Amino acid sequence: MTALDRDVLAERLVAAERERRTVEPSAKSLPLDEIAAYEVQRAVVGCVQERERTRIAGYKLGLTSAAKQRQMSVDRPVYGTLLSSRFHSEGLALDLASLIHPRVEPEIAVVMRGDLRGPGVTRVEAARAIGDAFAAIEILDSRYANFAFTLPDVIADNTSAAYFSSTTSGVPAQSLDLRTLGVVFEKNGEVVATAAGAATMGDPLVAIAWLANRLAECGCSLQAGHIVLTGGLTDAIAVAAGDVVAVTIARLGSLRLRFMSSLKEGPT
Ligand code: OOG
Ligand code: MG
Repeated sequence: MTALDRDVLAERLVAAERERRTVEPSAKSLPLDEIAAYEVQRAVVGCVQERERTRIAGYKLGLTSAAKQRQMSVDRPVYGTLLSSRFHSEGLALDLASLIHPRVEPEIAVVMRGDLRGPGVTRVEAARAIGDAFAAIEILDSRYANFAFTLPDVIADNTSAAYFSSTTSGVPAQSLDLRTLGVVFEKNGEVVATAAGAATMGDPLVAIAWLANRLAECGCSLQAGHIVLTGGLTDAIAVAAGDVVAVTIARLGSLRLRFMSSLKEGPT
């Protein structure tokens, strides 16, 4: 892949997000391998950073649970980049007007207390480097129709990232066994799914170590203060204006998000 191909693919995805429409997966016209796909993702993130004058808040893992891999027909995890401008505070309704076909999912988020640089990072090293854990919700919005993508396509599309939200007060993660934290996910007052922390790669710490090791492939690392979304714990569910979604995670508390739309018409 040339630098020009990379920038063309990135521009297409950025324009699709801005104009609230889907694009054909790029892997159809220009086959991407995973390494090239992460280069496209970095170019996409760079464009959005420039437009939104924002900084990298951390990283997210994706497709880490058996449920999500089955739902999206893929067989390995991926990572994406979180931007500060996309953090949504719990108290405000989230406006869906800029999104194409949003879905939400419950996650455990952690804030890094120390740096973590791969390769060779172990679960034990990941455990030492994390600070507080939070209950979180990720709001996804694929730039491909029906969320239908290959692994390189979803990587290029910054793993469908749109917004993320978390509880405001964290709990020191080193005092917790993240695997055994129970998760209750509700929409409009009804339980839609339940899970435990172990749904993400058997242990969120394994997911964080995997992330640090993959980031090392591009010379990147987790730094103190970075947020990590450790991966969706259940299937993602569609949301529309008027919906209220809540995630409750044992020891971490509850996060509730309300959705509205400042637009009357649906997506084009
Ligand atoms: C890709 C993003 C998946 C997760 O936590 O599994 C993800 C998608 O499903 O559109 O964020
Ligand atoms: Mg996610």
